[in-house]
Amino acid sequence: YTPAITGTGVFTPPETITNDELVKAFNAYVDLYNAENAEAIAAGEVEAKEYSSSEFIFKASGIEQRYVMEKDGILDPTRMYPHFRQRSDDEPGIMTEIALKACKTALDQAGIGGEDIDLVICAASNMERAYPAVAIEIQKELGAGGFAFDMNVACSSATFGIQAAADMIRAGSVRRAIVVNPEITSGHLEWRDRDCHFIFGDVATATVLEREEDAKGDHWIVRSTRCATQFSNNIRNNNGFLRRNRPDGMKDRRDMQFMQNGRKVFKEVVPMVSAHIQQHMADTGVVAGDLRRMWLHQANKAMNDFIGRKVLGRDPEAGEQPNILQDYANTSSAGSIIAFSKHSEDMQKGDIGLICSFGAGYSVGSVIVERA
Ligand code: CO8
Repeated sequence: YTPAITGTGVFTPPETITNDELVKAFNAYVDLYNAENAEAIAAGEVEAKEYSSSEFIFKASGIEQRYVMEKDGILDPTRMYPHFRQRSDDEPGIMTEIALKACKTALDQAGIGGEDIDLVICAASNMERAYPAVAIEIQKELGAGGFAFDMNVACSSATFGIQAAADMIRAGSVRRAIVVNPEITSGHLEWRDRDCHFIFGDVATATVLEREEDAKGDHWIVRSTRCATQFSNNIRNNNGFLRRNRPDGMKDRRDMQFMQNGRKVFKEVVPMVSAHIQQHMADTGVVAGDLRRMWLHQANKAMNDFIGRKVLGRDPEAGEQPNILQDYANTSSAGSIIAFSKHSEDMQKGDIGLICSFGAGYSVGSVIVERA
């Protein structure tokens, strides 16, 4: 069977934080921290924290604002992370709640219902609990049959999930799949670190995949998928189930939130991704001139400009490589799917495009699609 993407959906959280709002709260936190630690700073035992700036954030990343599930906690200089209410075990978790909103749009676009789905993959950078799988809760709420599982490949979770679903459809073991990416990055971002406090935002995306013969309307043929990984410590989060067993494990430790060496990531990932895309295209018989659009991972504008130039062999024209990071920031696995969902409607039958994600792991995933 030929796998096809028949629907996508984006759930955008209700609250936004502009760079100016973020920096104001961060700088207030810096003042509090430096005042509280004045003696130790004066004695050279603790390093004073430095202010952030909106100019730096925009210039370094291209980000102007981000959406979040709850902003008051993040902008409270005495707290610096969101408030989420404790839910009972009998109500859907917060990841399931936002996943369902993205799924509804994607299913409506495909013209099918949750009960038609026989595979749910919840692919995201973090799961809110160890078990039962978030995907199985989504499966229940959708009224879907078949089976469901969670997977985590950080920023590449969506494309790796699409490859898994497309392969199962191709093999005939699954008929209709939904890959859903609820990314509550605000829960694991270190909002107290100026090097990264501006990077992430919350969102959920969903992608419906079916046999092409089942597609009810406009759709995208999945021509080919390719995933690759290469171990690196340059993006890391040490939080995990062994935490309480380790000395100082339960302390407020910097390494229990997102950490990265951004410069190294930039330098190492750009050539890795460019080479991956070029090889994937060559092996699929797609040349740069065939490619109408690239929906790239949304981490950094300069990074995307560089990859676009390398793959196309020239400066990308306006709209060839749409960015959404100015509005959403980095939404981990969801970024390339938001770009695809919001900037693909105008493409014509036979047009070829490429969805590509990259990030922690390192990991890179590419999906070559053709408008049908
Ligand atoms: N305000 C003012 N100055 C600042 C700030 C700030 N906020 N932050 C840093 N500076 C200073 C630095 O201290 C430095 O000063 P100095 O030169 O004196 O040392 C100077 O500004 C320059 O800093 P950088 O070298 O860090 O700046 P860059 O130009 O490299 O930009 C970026 C930083 C934006 C981080 C850039 O390196 C980048 O985008 N790199 C790629 C990152 C990337 O793609 N990462 C992917 C990670 S995402 C992923 O895979 C998902 C992980 C799982 C999800 C986790 C969700 C929370």
